Amino acid sequence: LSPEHITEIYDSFHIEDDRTGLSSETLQRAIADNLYYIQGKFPEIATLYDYYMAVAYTVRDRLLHRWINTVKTYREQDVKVVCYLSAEYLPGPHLENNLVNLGIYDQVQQAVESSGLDLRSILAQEEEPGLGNGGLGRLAACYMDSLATLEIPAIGYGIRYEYGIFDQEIREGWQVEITDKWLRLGNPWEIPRPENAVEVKFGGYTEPYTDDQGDYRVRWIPHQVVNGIPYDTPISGYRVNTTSTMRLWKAEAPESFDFQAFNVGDYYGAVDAKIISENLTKVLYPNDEPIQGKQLRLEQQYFFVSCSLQNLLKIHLLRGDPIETFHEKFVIQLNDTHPAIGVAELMRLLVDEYLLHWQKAWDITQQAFAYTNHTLLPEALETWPLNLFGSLLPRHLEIIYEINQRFLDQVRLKYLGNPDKLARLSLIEEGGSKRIRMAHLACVGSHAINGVAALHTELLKEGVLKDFYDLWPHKFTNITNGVTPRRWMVLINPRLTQLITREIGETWITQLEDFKRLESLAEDPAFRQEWRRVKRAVKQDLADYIQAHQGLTLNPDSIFDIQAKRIHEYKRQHLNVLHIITLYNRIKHNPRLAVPPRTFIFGGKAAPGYQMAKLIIKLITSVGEVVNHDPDICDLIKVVFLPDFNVTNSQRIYPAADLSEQISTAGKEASGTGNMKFSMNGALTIGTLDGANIEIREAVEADNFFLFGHTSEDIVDLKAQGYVPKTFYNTNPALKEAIDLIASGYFSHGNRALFQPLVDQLLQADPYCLLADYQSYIDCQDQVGQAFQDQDTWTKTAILNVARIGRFSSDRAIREYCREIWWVNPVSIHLEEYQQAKA
Ligand code: 6GP
Repeated sequence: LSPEHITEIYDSFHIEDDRTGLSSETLQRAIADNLYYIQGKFPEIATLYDYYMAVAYTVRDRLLHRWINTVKTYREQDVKVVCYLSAEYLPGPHLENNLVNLGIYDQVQQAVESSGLDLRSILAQEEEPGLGNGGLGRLAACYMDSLATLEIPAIGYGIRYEYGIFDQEIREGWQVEITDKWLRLGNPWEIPRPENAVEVKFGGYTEPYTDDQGDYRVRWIPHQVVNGIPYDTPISGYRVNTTSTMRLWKAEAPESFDFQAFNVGDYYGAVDAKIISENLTKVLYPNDEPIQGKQLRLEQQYFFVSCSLQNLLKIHLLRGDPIETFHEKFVIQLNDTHPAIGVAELMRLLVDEYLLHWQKAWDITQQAFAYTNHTLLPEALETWPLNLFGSLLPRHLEIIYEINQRFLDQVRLKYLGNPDKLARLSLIEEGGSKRIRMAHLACVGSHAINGVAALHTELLKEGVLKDFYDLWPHKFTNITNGVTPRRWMVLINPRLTQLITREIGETWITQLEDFKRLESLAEDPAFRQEWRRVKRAVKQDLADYIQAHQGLTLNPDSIFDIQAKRIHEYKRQHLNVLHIITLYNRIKHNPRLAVPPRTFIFGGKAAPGYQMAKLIIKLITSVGEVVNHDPDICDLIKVVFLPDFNVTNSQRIYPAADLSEQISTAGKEASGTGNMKFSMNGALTIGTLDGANIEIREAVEADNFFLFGHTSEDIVDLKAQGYVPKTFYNTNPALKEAIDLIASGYFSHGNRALFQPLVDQLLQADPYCLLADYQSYIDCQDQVGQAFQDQDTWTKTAILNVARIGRFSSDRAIREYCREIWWVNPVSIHLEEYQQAKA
């Protein structure tokens, strides 16, 4: 369309008040309208889900209004945009978050109630997008929230998995995985954009040719082409107009391919091809850290990365910018190595498709990319067998060879040939079967490399990425993770939010450092008492939920001692269990023992193929079964396993904790973010010197943190000296008794074989040093028990934890990324005059 034509169309636009107005009357009218015209329902036959959809569409209209203005502004002002590439997102339910961010919770509540409905039950209808496994995916969602709130132009690119992370059920104490059919009833938050489909190639071969300029070029003739269809979800910022885009790609078979096959008579073959293409985005791999080296997984990675980069280049050219300035307008953050293939793909696009010279393309690529590492676990470092890689992405293999050759030439000059150094730095792992090292590709192709907590970054520099650090120290930075206080405080803990806001105002919601103002209130007995009342009410809520869902009665005055995260040996849920059994044994030996009552709550999913993690779940539930019903225990200990830990369920958990368990083996947890959510909601932490625990402890000060265990250096020394877990077992009677009780079949109806693999692992190898940390953990837990008896001091400590947790907002983290890695600035969005919402 010509510019004149566009202006003419704009002038004739009238955006209806019913789609933008924020008053409860307007909202009520809009909800009824959407129920009729979107859902096609009338009250007599409408389900609660229909009402949810009607409310969601009503809110989405308000978002679209802001979203359109955002996109338009970025286009007109040609601003620099952050592109977050992530194979996973865990945004949690959208509706309530959008009500909070738009500031219309009360109005919508009123609108809904005027129609005789209840907002909480409508909100409960939403099926959350479980498009991630854990920490990494949730971090991406917190960052999207902060980017929008800070008015930083941003797009989050990812995969629209048809089935997200499985739903977990517990049957006879075991985890059972149920497919997550989250799209079954429709998703009101996404808008498909089939007109923006892009083609992604796979397989085939390459051939050289000479272009018009006489330059040597390469053409890729693929074996298969898959279409990527973008589905856009608006991501609102808190009380700003900025509304960013989360663009997720779905794989579809290209129509043309089907017809081709149809014409030669192979109709079923064409349908098969269609099914194969669409399998690409069918399901999320449910492995948390050790990634699964399946071909389909590499296909997923390449698919979404290629779609996203093609899309970015298109946006860039549409804005009228020359291809050479791409890196001035976009910065691309690699969320771990899952999208690292992007380095080779951008080179391919620039060199093969846009015909730039290699060096020019390489400068653009290096300046555009930055890489975040999220794990030190060696088994989680992605490498792909060269054969598999080459058959799927033949052109990328050539490009990686070329990158590697030029890179190693540089290294050779610097280290005078040192072959060990070359072998260690190479993008290709030699020996046995060759493999491509994705972390190396990410490091070489990026201008910045960061870890996610201070210790993690140091360990990266000393360990996994040491050779790269020696080569390019200037590329390394630390950006400690953060979480969004909008979802993790305002939304999940309205009681505490209200209490805090009454005292210090509401600036903390976007400047969490303002929590500092609570510091003096920690000394105020009346305030402490109110704080306690809030905590008790929130604990009661969780107790009611557990009563209703599991029929278990909990004592809200007991210590709510919670460990909620993926189940993994390095996170040591079984160390927590050893403490439970130790307490149990003590009470059994001395029924009159004065211990404060405790409720142990666990939540978390195990990767379906990770047998040991599944056995840990069975151990927790089995111990619970015995302990919860043993009359000798007099309800002093309760053990609960909350099934299906996801964003929705986690929101009930964080506010209710007195004690947050952050007990990973030092040096193993890159950062942790649950630790921040618990602390922000007034839990005290028991933890090791690992990940962000270290910085949390520094911030809240040592006296307000329960520290135990070996340091990461101790652990290294321990192992270097030849760690023998049996020594700890043989010399510590309480530890021996706890382990022996598991081994005896006491918790498994006499079945001694059931937990044998777990017991053997602890006694023979204990790779995560539970036995070495056991006594220190028990002593520390005894201090916790003591401290909880003095409720007033405990409350003071909890208030101080909150007062000093401000640094762990994702707003702070995003500001650091902007300043140190992205070099981007905020851009405010004004709603256009004629589209101004009439509140
Ligand atoms: C996780 C880390 O385990 C966790 O410590 C960290 O807080 C989180 O990332 C966010 O940075 N890592 C992953 O989930 C993962 O898949 C490859 O790493």
